[in-house]
Amino acid sequence: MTVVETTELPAVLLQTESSGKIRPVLLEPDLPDQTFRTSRPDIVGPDVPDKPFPIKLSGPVQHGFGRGSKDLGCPTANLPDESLPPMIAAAQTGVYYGYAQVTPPEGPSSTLPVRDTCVLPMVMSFGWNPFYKNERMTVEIHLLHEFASDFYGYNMKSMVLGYIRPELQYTSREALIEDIEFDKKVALKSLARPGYEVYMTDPFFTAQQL
Ligand code: ADP
Ligand code: RBF
Ligand code: MG
Repeated sequence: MTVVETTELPAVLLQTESSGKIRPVLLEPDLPDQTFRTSRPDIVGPDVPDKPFPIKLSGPVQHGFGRGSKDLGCPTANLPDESLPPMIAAAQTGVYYGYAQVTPPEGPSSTLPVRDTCVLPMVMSFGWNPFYKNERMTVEIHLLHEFASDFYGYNMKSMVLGYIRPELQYTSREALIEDIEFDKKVALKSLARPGYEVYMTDPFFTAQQL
């Protein structure tokens, strides 16, 4: 019996039978893709934030590489290096959830409507972005809200309340996008618990200056 592999998909073998007749044989289908993505829980962390949370971060929003919106369809407001120490001291690199607030600079220069300056749910990436092989650690926050405009230079306060997952290396941009979309759902569901919602009115956010 001769077996010839074709280059066509799905994978097919051509079997030459003793009669000389050729018949195609379908290969066993691949096992289901048991990736991290397909088996993720959509709610994570305890019902009330536990140590080391909450972790408080703040600083002016900086420019990054401009990849979040363009490459991933997910803009991330980057904090400066000076804002990293509370995360470095308390937590491992990874993806986190919590609340954040963009506060307009002093004076009449703010163009953001009031609804953009509320305390909002967020997902945060903290680490080396292995997919992009960054050489510097970053802390980047995506707020789950449609903003009227960009807010570079504005101050951002953030309260990190829980851990979602480690930073991963991906073989495709699509897989990273898929996981980020799921992270957003996880953040919203995980924050919709009374033990987390109370942090929206924490003095860290409501006080004028902290
Ligand atoms: P960069 O690499 O400069 O951070 P991004 O493509 O990640 O560029 O875009 C981030 C910028 O997009 C933020 O600094 C902010 O001004 C703006 N932005 C608009 N909507 C959002 C949002 N929902 N979350 C975070 N940033 C946002
Ligand atoms: N980058 C990675 O290399 N691996 C990740 O697992 C990863 N997860 C992310 C999860 C979220 C919710 C967000 C907002 C970003 C994530 N990133 C990750 C970071 C992404 O690479 C970064 O935002 C872009 O490089 C734009 O700066
Ligand atoms: Mg960014």
